[in-house]
Amino acid sequence: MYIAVIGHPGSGKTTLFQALSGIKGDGGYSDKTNLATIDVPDERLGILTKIFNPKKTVHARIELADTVAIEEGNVKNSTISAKTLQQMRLSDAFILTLRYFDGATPASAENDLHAILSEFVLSDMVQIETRLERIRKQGGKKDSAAVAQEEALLNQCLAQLNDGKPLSALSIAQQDEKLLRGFQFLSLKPLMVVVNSSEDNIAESKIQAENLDNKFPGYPVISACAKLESELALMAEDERVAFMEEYAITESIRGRIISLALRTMGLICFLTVGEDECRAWPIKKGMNAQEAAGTIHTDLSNKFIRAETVSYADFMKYGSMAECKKAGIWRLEGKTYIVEDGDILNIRAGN
Ligand SMILES: Nc1nc2c(ncn2[C@@H]2O[C@H](COP(=O)(O)OP(=O)(O)OP(=O)(O)O)[C@@H](O)[C@H]2O)c(=O)[nH]1
Ligand SMILES: [Mg+2]
Repeated sequence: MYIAVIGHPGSGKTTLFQALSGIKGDGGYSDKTNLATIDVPDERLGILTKIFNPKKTVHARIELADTVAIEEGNVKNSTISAKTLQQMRLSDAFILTLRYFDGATPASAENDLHAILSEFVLSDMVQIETRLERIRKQGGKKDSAAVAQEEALLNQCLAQLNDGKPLSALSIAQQDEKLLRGFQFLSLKPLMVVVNSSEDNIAESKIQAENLDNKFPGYPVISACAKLESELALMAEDERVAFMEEYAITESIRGRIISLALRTMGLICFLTVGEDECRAWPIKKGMNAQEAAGTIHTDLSNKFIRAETVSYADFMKYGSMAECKKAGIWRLEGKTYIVEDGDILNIRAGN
């Protein structure tokens, strides 16, 4: 999973990248991109590790990239560097930073968000029009049924974009999703917003985040002070604890931002436990037990028999698998069982 931090110039992309990764990045200018692999914090995994004392604990991971700034017109006119555009197209989701410090107002933050979303809509329009033009030029030379299907789909997308709406808000038939994926449309990608506020403006920025969350459905919004969070992330552990005490900071919101990014992508985690390893496995929400087993190993999917299943909450309530069995909440689920976030699974498979 690859997530790009995007936003207007000076909106705090590099600062947020540092806050989330704990890595000091350079400016993230031009073609120098900051990249980091980060563990998805999961309290449940920490608790299970204490119980099972495994040789290793493996968190779900995401790749985070700090990209260069988006300026008005540079995506739709392709004046943004080809490398940045490519990075954006390859990413699975976006975290967008909105400047809410140094004189920014609710109106300016809203305009900034609107401007970037419009940029994506316009960029996708240009891409579709170019493709439709090419299809028209080719005339009837190509496989006509497939081309007609593509043309119809692209026209449907174009109508949506012409209404100023993102492709993510269009309901697309499953067989068409695959076709669209190849285009890597920007307005189709999951996007979450961080209202990046100054230290003395946190309460107000929370209200602003709620307003934007209501006004821009489909894009979850959270407020944070990236500067403060990045200072915290770059501190040594003991220094951080002392700092948080001194300023009465109860929790870093790093974990909340990363979890929200996962949810924005429609991902949940199931868990596996044991003496060797406790691990969180990210999967698409709605996956069944057989598909989930396949993320561990294709063999487990091909030779799937049953998934021993207990929810994390039940496991914590009863304290052990044996007690869960006694209470009758330990279950054997079949291939089609839809896995839920926090399910502790043990896959039974044939030889
Ligand atoms: N007060 C305040 N200042 C911030 C915050 N986040 C970033 N800044 C400041 O804003 C300036 C720009 O931050 P960067 O993180 O470099 O912004 P950027 O989006 O990466 O900038 P470019 O890569 O140049 O587009 C720096 O001086 C930061 O210290 C914040 O949460 N609060
Ligand atoms: Mg930067």
